[in-house]
Amino acid sequence: MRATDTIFALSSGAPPAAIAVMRISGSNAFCAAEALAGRVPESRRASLALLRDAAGMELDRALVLVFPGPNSATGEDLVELHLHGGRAVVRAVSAALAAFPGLRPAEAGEFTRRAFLNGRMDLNEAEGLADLLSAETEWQRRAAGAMMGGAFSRRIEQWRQEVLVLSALTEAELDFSDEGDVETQNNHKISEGCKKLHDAIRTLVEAPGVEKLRDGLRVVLGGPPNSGKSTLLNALVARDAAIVSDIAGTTRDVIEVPVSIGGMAFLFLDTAGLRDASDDRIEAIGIERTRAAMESADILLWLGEEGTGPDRPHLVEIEAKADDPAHQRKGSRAVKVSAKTEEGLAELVATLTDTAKELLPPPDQYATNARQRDLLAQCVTALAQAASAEDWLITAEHLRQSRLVLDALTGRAHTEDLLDTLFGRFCVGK
Ligand SMILES: Nc1nc2c(ncn2[C@@H]2O[C@H](COP(=O)(O)OP(=O)(O)OP(=O)(O)O)[C@@H](O)[C@H]2O)c(=O)[nH]1
Ligand SMILES: [Mg+2]
Repeated sequence: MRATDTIFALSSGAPPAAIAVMRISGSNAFCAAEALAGRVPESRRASLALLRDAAGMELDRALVLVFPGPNSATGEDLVELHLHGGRAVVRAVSAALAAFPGLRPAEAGEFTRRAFLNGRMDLNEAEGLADLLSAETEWQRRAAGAMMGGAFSRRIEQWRQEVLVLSALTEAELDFSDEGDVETQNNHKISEGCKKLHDAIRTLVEAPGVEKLRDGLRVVLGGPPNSGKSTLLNALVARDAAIVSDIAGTTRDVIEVPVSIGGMAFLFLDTAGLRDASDDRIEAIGIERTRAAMESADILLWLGEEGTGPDRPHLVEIEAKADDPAHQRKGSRAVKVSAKTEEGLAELVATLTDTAKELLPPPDQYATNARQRDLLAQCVTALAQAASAEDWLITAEHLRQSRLVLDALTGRAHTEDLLDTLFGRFCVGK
């Protein structure tokens, strides 16, 4: 793989489709367009052209768009061919391009990698783009859009500038202290500045991450056998995902059902009923899994006797089977539901979405991923050390460290491994 090759790939979805978009990027892109279309059309304007291969055989009548670098998506000369989206058309045009000297099929994420290397986007924006392409819910789309739009990167750049100012002040102190140990007001300015920055970044590190948005909030249904967990799960996800029966111990394994409610992703988990099952090995294993699932829950819907569930936040007491006169009563805090008549179901869903809004990164806040949080946490540590150091030399060094991690965050400082991992997440053509 060479970064100077001209690359091409189908950038639209799998054919057949109405239109297939083939992208070509690199120094030979315009030559390839000229060879296929007979001319290089006017920049940034859609032009209709008859495409032919090297032997003069007609391939397709297509729209051709050319974007001269460096003001293109990849930062290189870029061509888009909007073809008729049939499999044979795409295959024939791909073959004609592959036959062209200096052209080769792109690898996964290679267009975006070039955009990054050419300074068209930074790492956070590239990660936002990857998230946007895989977004399935409204909240995922909004968070990814904010990340891709560069709002987060601008905030990082602002913090980086603040660190630079603090570093400059520290350097001045260093010079000054050579000439005699005179306290200046800079002293206060530096430690206050470090603390302020430290607090701002720590708030972001502690805020909910993007993973919850992506994987869905885990809502676990727990309680004794026959309490109505599986029936309630089926009602919540509006399909018969779990087997229901009046035999206690029907559910033996954890059943996971992903759903989107109110634009947010949830993962519902039905579990084996909790009871003493020492004489049934398989049920005992199921109950172990129930306990693990309950521990991993973001929200626990508790169908057991009131107050007997684990002591944890976001436990919702459920008074199930409300339509059954003989059902187990609970206090006024409980959500009263009947999976049979659907009484109380809307209220339960509202409780879930309200809790989700507390647990998920709000649309107006940055949803950071593990890489970003890890680096931000390192920055927080470095700033705390910078603020508390007794020696200007040490403060200067910790400030330098915090700037380096902010550089790593945007990709100003990056490693090839990191790029391989990130851009490997993309599909071919992106
Ligand atoms: N009347 C009424 N019966 C219900 C309701 N929900 C569940 N049941 C009945 O209660 C019995 C047990 O329901 P399940 O959903 O299988 O209970 P479970 O908690 O999943 O039980 P295990 O899988 O054994 O742990 C079944 O006979 C259901 O038809 C309800 O809302 N109203
Ligand atoms: Mg069940």
